[in-house]
Amino acid sequence: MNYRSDIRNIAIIAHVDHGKTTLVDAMLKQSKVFRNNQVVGELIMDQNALEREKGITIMAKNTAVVYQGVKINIIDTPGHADFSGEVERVVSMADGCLLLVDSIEGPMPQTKFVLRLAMEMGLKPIVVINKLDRRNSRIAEVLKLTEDLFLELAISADQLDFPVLYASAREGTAVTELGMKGKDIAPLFECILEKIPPPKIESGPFQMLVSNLDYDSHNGKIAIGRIWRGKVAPHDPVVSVGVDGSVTHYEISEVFTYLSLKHLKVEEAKAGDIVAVTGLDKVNIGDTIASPEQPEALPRIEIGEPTVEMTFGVNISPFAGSEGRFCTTRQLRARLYKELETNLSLRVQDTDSPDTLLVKGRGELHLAILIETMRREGYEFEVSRPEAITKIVDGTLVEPVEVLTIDTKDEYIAVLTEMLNKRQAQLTDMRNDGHDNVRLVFHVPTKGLIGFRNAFSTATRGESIMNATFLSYEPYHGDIISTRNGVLAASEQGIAVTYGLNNAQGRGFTFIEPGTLVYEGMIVGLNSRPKDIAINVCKEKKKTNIRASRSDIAIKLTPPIQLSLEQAIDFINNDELVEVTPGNIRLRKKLLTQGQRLRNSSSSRRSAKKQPI
Ligand SMILES: Nc1nc2c(ncn2[C@@H]2O[C@H](COP(=O)(O)OP(=O)(O)OP(=O)(O)O)[C@@H](O)[C@H]2O)c(=O)[nH]1
Ligand SMILES: [Mg+2]
Repeated sequence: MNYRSDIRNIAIIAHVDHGKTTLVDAMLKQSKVFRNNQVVGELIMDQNALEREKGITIMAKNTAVVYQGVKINIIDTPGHADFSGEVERVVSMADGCLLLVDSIEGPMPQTKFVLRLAMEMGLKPIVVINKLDRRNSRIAEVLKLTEDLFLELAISADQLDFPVLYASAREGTAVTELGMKGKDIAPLFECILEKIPPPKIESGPFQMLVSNLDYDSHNGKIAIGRIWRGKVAPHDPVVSVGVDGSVTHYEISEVFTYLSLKHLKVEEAKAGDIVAVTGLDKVNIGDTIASPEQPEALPRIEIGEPTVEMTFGVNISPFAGSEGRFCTTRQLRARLYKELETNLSLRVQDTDSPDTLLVKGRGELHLAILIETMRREGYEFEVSRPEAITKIVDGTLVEPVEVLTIDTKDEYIAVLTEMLNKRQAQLTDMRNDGHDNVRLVFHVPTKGLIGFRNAFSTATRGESIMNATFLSYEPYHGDIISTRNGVLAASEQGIAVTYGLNNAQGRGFTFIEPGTLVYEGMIVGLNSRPKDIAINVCKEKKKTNIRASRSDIAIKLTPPIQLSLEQAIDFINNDELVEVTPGNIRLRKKLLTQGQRLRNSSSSRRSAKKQPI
């Protein structure tokens, strides 16, 4: 067996926000890929607009730096549990991983998830305790907890023999011993060169596994992956082996490798490297590209199952078609099926209704990001409340259960525990740091978390953080009855005015400003009682000859609560929808008129069925 001593392939893995992308910044900056006076900013790899806005990584991406003549291919991965599919998609390209752990938060559920994956793939780990610069860091304890995690997850004894570095990704420093003064990130590069095995080269003709796809207008489809065997050059004849074993013949157009943020066109690339090739217009992620001499398929990438589903339907609200560029079922359908090419943990299914598709994902955020992306592309559609995906295993109905970690203050324990009890959560751990900060860990069915985020941030006044990661499927725990109050639904179409909204504010909270166009059945606020009510927010004050009293001249409205897309999805009940257009996010009742809703509720009372939330 040969090795490529001039290359290392590493994946950076961690829980959300533990500093992966910032560490990549530090590696890129140190390797002098930028001109001295070039302003490069932060989170350089988070180039996608939504990534920048939300400050999180959504897609795994490749880059590379050269240190002492060795090319280090770096794969930055997302840490949010909803994008776990991205980690699963790319880890097979690496031989080693940097497991980052925040020096205060310590290992979190997603740290465990990604480490388990890395251990199963046989990656050689380096532990990086990050954010050393933060006050209150508790490094010894965090290291101990990380070691415990390795003891639990390591598959072979040599995986327990991992080096530990201490870093401040933000300051661009890493050290091998605590107490040393950090100067730069070189100790991390040294450690990678020394501890991460160089890629093994199998002998034989060209073979690569496609781990990602990209597109550009000049090159068309770009297939990205690691070469396991042989070499590849422009104009080489190759075949791709599809999921069903079918073989398609192609000619490679161009071959690129990575260097910093660029694709570098090369005359040849060899086994061990991560490359991008063009010319294969029908290739899919998971396919093998190989020499026609020996077209053997590599094992396909395994991706975890989705846990939540919601419907995407063509917009049928009274305002349908007025804002979007793509509004038809055909366009919606084509866009969703296209998404499947790169969004591997997504599933799309046709339903009995031709205008509606069922879309399944790894969590509410996974689906919300897709919705937001499509809305920005000009799509207009309506989505339903997300539901946890249940299934039958060996004759038993099972449902997804998650580990929920909450970092909060002592004062909120009682209220959170009560809220979560109603959602079938079980407290499994509670740790207090002696300074009023507490970490609560619950096991909770996914269905209990839907609609929880808004209630959580209100109850803790935005002062707490929650994280949920899939744990396992468990026998169905029974239905949960919705505890959300009713809504204020507009009773007429028109323009909302201050007077009408002021009346609505007498009943609860409102979601819209005066001047907003509304239609009958559109949700304009939250009632302070359990029942829905219809209310005319377009109603003007009657003009009379008598001078209005002073209070009528200047009604001061409480500012509306403006729900973000994620909050809107989290808010709605089963008989409601979120209408998404490039310009607006509106909430609506499925049945728009009060008459329809009354008829429906009396017929459903007759069938006397409990409504799950
Ligand atoms: N104080 C301090 N903050 C850091 C350090 N490294 C990262 N951060 C901050 O932590 C936050 C998250 O950093 P990211 O690099 O986006 O974290 P990430 O792991 O890539 O997050 P995801 O990709 O969304 O999982 C940012 O506000 C960073 O500035 C560090 O060493 N010290
Ligand atoms: Mg990141």
